[in-house]
Amino acid sequence: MSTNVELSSNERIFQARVDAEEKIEPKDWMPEKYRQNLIRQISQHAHSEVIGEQPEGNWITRAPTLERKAILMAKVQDEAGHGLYLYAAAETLGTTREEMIGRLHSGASKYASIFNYPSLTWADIGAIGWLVDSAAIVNQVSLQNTSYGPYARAMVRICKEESFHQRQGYNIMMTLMQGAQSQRAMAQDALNRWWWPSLMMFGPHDGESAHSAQSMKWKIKRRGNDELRQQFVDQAVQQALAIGLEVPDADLSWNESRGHDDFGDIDWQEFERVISGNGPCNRQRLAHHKRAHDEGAWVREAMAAHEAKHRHKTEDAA
Ligand code: FAQ
Repeated sequence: MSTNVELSSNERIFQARVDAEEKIEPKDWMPEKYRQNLIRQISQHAHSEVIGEQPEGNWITRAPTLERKAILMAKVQDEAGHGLYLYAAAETLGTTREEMIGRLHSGASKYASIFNYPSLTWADIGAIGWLVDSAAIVNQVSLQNTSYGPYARAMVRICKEESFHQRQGYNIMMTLMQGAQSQRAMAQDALNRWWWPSLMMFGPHDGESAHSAQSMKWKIKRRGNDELRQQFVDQAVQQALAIGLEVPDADLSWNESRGHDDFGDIDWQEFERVISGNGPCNRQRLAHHKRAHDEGAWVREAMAAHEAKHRHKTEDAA
């Protein structure tokens, strides 16, 4: 029997399992491209969670009250935890943390474009929690049903925590909108700056998306970029209205026949600029990550030495 025949029969069995909504687990046979595509998506997702700590961490020391500070610290810690679950899920596919971080630092691996924008005022912390976490939830709820078991299970836990994050962001915006004129203006300004980058989080239109067709077939992705973006717009527009904010899009209007909001065109040139490394904060974000990584080298070395010592002890006792 030729290897080709064997491979295609493996592939057929694999696709049948995916079609039947069975979870694929780390030791199961999987097409090499499925494995590579998952490593790409999960590691980029992990990098996004970790780099996403930077714009929010920027405001921990300047949060307006002790309570807000404690909440923000807890949220930022959660994002680090999400990175950890996701790196661990990617490691089950045979890559290592070092390889993933290496690809982030070399620019070979992307992270969400949104985190390359600066957090200029306290209202930006509200906008990030409200809009960025909302967008993340809309996307990640669908990923709870992704075909790869470790990724799907990580998503369940992450989604629970993101719901709290979204609430804290919206609560900041709501509080500002009940405040003085200058506070309302600050909230509106934050929405103006974060709205369009939030829509870009869902990626290119389905027709332009390099990975969507295959990822949908393998159920790595469960819903298209445009469908998720539309769901986000529909819900965020109502939330903005409820607290007196104006969405910065002259083309926004309710479309009765579609049952959805119509909205304007995304600036795809800006999107391309940001994902190719030339957004407002790309260099700053990567430089900060590299510095923190270098400064943490001694911790990794100490952990590795401790583990090696423990392994020798266990082997000696056996
Ligand atoms: N930014 O063919 P597609 C969060 C790239 S978590 C940068 O459509 P795909 C939590 C894409 O990688 C936010 N790059 O790609 C938090 C590909 O390039 P490649 C992260 C983007 O994978 C909140 C190329 O464009 N969430 O926010 C972006 O099928 C607050 C072609 O695109 C996830 O990662 C973008 N926006 O669909 C943390 C969710 N869009 O890899 C802190 C999981 C596209 O070939 C504070 N990921 N690209 O070099 C996904 O669902 C998918 O990967 C998409 C993109 C939907 C992001």
